[in-house]
Amino acid sequence: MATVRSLEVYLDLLSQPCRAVHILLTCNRIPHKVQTVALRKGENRTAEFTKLNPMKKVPVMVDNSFTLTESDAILKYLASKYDIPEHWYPWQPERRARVDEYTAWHHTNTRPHAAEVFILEVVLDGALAQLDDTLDKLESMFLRRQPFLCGDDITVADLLAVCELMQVRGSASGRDVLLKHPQLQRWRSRVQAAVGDSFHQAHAILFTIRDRHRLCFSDLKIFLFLKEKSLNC
Ligand SMILES: N[C@@H](CCC(=O)N[C@@H](CS)C(=O)NCC(=O)O)C(=O)O
Repeated sequence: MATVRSLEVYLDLLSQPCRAVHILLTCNRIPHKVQTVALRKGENRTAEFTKLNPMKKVPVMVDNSFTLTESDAILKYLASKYDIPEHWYPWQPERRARVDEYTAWHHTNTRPHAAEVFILEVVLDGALAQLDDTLDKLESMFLRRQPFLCGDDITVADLLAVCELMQVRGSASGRDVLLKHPQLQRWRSRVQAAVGDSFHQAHAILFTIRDRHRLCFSDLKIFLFLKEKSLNC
């Protein structure tokens, strides 16, 4: 009598390595059961899951009684164990070595660097939303019926606020956080007019450093482009 295999995978499809495992399983129609582990709900930190993977990470695979963690190991195990086209993880040593070469490199390059950008973008989105909320309050509370933050005349409060809101323009993006806030833009112009050239004197160094970095970056891109061209010749 043939033995019935039971293959279970513990996944959260918001996770990149989990999606890779899921795709391999589904596109090769390997019979399996998905146990969802919602990372955002902390389901990877329960005692039950920790028993399965003391590292508290997904993906995890349980094939009969064989438990395996690490997407790389899981993908290669599935490709070797199950009857799927050989191209997924070739048997021929040189072709297999090419796959191993990439996957070894992947975990210290593509993965951390792409994931970092994702995390920073999420953090940045959150920070921008919070700042927008603060800018709304500056407009609706402090500038509601007056030209400056604390009345009809400029005060030190305006200096503190304007310098803070100019700071982001000194970043590589040069982002103007007041773009969607015309009331604050008009206030900034009033502050600039009230302090005259001191405004530019104080901010010049911020923009010089920003532009120097931008220049370095574009020089570097040109250099890399030329290098690549000369290598290809
Ligand atoms: N090297 C592991 C990494 C697994 C991993 O980092 N999983 C993340 C989701 S993408 C995780 O479970 N994070 C939960 C945590 O660290 O608390 C693999 O490729 O399987």
